[in-house]
Amino acid sequence: MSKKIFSGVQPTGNLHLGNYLGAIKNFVDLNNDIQNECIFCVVDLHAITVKQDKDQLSNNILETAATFIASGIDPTKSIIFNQSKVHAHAEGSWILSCLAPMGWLNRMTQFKEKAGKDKEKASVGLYIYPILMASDILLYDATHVPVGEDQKQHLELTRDIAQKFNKDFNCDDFLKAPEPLIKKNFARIMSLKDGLKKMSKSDPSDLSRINLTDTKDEIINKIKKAKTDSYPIPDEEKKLIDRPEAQNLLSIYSSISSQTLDKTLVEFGGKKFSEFKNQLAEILSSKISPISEEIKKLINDQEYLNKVLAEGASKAEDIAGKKIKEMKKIIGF
Ligand code: AQP
Repeated sequence: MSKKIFSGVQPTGNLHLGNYLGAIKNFVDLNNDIQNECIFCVVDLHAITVKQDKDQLSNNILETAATFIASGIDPTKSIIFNQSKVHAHAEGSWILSCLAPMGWLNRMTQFKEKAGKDKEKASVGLYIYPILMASDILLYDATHVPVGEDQKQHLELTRDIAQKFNKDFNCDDFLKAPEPLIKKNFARIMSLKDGLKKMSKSDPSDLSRINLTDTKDEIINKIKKAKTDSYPIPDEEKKLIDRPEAQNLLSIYSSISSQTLDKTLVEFGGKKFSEFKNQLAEILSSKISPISEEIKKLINDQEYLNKVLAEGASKAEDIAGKKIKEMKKIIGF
């Protein structure tokens, strides 16, 4: 069955293995299925929900587009663009924010995690981030949204908002409730330093993540220093309970080698972490280094990247522009 795919990544620098295994690797598989129509967005409007440096932001937009292409997304098949170039995203977000109840947003755990104790100082944009995300997805009638598990709650909110719009304006099925596409088991890659914390771009420790621009030596060094425990590797998944760092490294190995965790446990059960880490570093650098080299090459060809983004924005504008026009008509503008 053909799918309409929409997903986005924030251009906030330090794209990492979690972004790759949780999201971008799926984007590539979906792009490779000729039946799918895919739209991959560099969500720069989302990025400014926290303060960004002007020059870094524009570099990060190009680097995120370069990462999509270097990972295997073909810009002649899929639409790649940056969100701020298509007005409908912000306009749709305003319309939807006028119908989404505060109570729904108050339940969003990502805001609580990101705003932390300083909730009063967090931007209003960070609070209504999930509504902009709903606008992004609903403007393209996306049927499926590939995301990491951390975005599941926002996807559920998107579905609720779509249904409320259709009900409030009596326009059955005008906004399509999308399905999340989340890879079971490998949907949340954790920090290399703390197996209970998500691998994240904003973690102050660079050793906590594998960046998609890391060199082979950096990858080897980071895996060597990754936190583990003093027990050998178990041969069954249930024995990984209360061993978050072991679970994380074994999940990373499974995901990057596209095999089940069970198979990885059969392969390494009873062995020492030192032996496992050598193989993990080996496979990671064999998969990530070519992407890293390609990103570095593409980033030097800004003319090409700008052309890809401009062509993508023009195609996205055609789709989203029509939808927002219909949306405005429905609400009486
Ligand atoms: N650790 C992760 N494991 C699996 N998937 C992840 N994603 C992010 N971190 C992990 C998925 O990557 C996609 C793009 O994420 P994003 O850049 O738009 O936003 P984010 O989730 O806020 O990323 P970070 O790294 O956590 O950034 P900071 O540190 O700035 O908050 C999404 O599909 C996400 O699920």
